[in-house]
Amino acid sequence: MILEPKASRKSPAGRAAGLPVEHETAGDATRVVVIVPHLTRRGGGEEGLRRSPEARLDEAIGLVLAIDLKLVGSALVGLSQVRPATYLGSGKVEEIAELVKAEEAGLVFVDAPLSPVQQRNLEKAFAAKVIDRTALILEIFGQRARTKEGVLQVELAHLNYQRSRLVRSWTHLERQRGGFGFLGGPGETQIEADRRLIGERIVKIERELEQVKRTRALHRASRKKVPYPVVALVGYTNAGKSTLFNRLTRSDVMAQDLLFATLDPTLRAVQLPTGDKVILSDTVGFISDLPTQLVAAFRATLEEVIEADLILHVRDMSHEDADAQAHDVKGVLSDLDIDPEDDHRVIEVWNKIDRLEPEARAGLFNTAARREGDARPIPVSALTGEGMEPLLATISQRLSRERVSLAIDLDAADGGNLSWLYRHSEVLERREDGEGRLHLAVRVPPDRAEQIERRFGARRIKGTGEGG
Ligand SMILES: Nc1nc2c(ncn2[C@@H]2O[C@H](COP(=O)(O)OP(=O)(O)OP(=O)(O)O)[C@@H](O)[C@H]2O)c(=O)[nH]1
Ligand SMILES: [Mg+2]
Repeated sequence: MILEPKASRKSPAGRAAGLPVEHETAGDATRVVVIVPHLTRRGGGEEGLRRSPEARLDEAIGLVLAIDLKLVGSALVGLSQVRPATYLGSGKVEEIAELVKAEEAGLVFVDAPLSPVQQRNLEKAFAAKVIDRTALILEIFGQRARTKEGVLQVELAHLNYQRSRLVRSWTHLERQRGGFGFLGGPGETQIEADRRLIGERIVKIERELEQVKRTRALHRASRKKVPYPVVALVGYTNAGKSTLFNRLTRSDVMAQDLLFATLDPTLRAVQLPTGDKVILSDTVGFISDLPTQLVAAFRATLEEVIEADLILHVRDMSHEDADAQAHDVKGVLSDLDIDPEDDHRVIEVWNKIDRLEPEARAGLFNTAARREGDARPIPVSALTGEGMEPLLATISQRLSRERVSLAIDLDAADGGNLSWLYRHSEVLERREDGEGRLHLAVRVPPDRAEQIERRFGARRIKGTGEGG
């Protein structure tokens, strides 16, 4: 039959759907079966790029392994159409029920958007808890959240998800330490609460988040006074953003083969080879079908990206679905009102080239070289460090070009204005003539340029891209 329990990529052959040893978790972890339904007959229209079912299964397994669940079975389930009552066909439902029973699974992850009715019917049929993709992603985010802001954002997303469904979820799963714990624990009461209570809680969290946002805006404002541009890393989860961040900043942010390893944004100053400083920001990874509630809730976190001067779109070019992933990332960027095709602002970083066979690698370099100017991607390996020089050079060149150089004349005795300029701009040149006048050349982001022009009657200097 089409239901073939699938082993994860690393597990040895033998017992179907075995758990890779390195992921073995505590004995009392919830036992989970992963089901990836895929439509065998395509619906009309092209909704994005197709992924291989195997890669989807891999990702689904990655998601359950991202939190502390024990994988005991997995299957790709082909279906010709979605059944309103159970999503899957009745034959498949029975087969899965047997697998669940045999493996004593307490949880079934169905990698699809299930309606509350489908979820409930499947739970009855499997005699186990059933969660869909959104719920699992929310769960992972809940366990990852560390900062107050992160916790609030995830809770808000989760409440919105519940409100849209109003079904019990997770209450059968006791035990779970750490993290936010929608898996039983304090979350339960909310899960059972009625719409009104959820609504009240949402209002309260939104208010708290407003406060967090204000604080963050203040931080950002004070950082903006320091005239360093912000470079944000974005990309599909596991693309290598944190590894690249660590390499560029020589720091030690958690980077591992784990989906959603990073949740809270990290910022760090980096000095470019030209001597210019930039603030690099590492952020949460994206994934296909990222719950809309999450994107909305994480807007505050992603504001670092929204406001960034430059965005590095990090892509895992060794992944078979690299194109589909890029498509998804661009979708999220668009949701954030960032034009993903804006080559002035977005640079594609083609990562993990060390994993490619020589031929594929040569092909990739060729493809990159054929793209015009600003649209040209930079092939790198964050792991080996290959490609860092061209990447850094591109960043400096792009940033200096976007910034505006201004010539300013000041009274040499005007210490107040002079120190203001040192605080709010990058002073490239300073010369005092014999007649009590100071002549300065400064560099600033475009939005600051107008302010300085008005305040000092400054003149733009042409062709100073490399000034400094
Ligand atoms: N071979 C190879 N592996 C890499 C490279 N860059 C990252 N990795 C590996 O890919 C995995 C994911 O890397 P991360 O840096 O955590 O990825 P991320 O994009 O930050 O992921 P999330 O925070 O989960 O969104 C880790 O196991 C890295 O060691 C690379 O250039 N080559
Ligand atoms: Mg990361």
